[in-house]
Amino acid sequence: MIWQTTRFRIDLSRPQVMGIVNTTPDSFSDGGSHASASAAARHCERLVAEGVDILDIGGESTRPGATPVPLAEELARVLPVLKAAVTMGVPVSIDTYKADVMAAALDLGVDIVNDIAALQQPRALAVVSAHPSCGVCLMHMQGEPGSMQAAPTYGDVVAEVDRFLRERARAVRDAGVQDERIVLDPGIGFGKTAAHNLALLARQRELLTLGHPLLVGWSRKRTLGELTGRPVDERVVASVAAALAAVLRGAHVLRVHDVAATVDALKVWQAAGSGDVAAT
Ligand code: HH2
Repeated sequence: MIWQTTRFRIDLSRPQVMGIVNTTPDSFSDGGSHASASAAARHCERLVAEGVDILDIGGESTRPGATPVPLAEELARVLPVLKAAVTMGVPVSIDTYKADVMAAALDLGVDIVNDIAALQQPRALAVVSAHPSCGVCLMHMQGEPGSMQAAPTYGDVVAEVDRFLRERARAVRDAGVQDERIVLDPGIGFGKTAAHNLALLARQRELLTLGHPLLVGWSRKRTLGELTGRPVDERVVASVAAALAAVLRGAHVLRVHDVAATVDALKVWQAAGSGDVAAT
């Protein structure tokens, strides 16, 4: 499988590591660490040196209860970092649900739009479909970041996520975006309890029937804290274990904070002969 993006055709026969770069003061795990543009650009360079496959840059926290960021503020945070990142030789993704941020990022040559709202916000689908080749990640979320963890409820969480992603992929395809540009994400922690998240991991293979590559983001999330009893800055081992479990069940792209640790784990995984995602 490949993921067609603006400048790169990404080979997904080997699991890809997407490194998180939050240019925010309030992200749940790394808030404030890369809040200036130069610190965030340096963090991008560090992730590239650690072996990252894709850089994912975001300017608004979507942790439960986060305050929305005005458009001008989000643009001011991400544009200088994106400008630096597109010179670093790896695909660059913009993590936003706002059409104007997507458009400005694509104008800079960014490769992928990563949207937790699956292009449902006004004009987002139009911006992506007007672009000739950018990649897009469509994520499932129940509710909105401000209130999504209040009382997430599903009949069958896997079936509902499957139905939503199927519908969104169809809408995006109908708007003219080719299949090979579209990647899907079950949205770990977005309007889901630990039980919901773990059901999505245990039954992740069912989502492969959607016919698109899967991206998953378990890194440092609350479910891992509930399982291990550890605070957010001590969840590296749990995050790597979740990432490998996701690869075992067919994930193609891992969205992570701890790039070096994940790259090491995948090297051992591949050497052990377990890494052939294409064969699963
Ligand atoms: N998770 C977060 C943000 N964006 N995008 C995708 N496709 N999948 C995810 O699971 C996902 C995402 C939340 O993590 P983080 O960016 O570390 O935190 P914050 O939203 O607080 O900045």
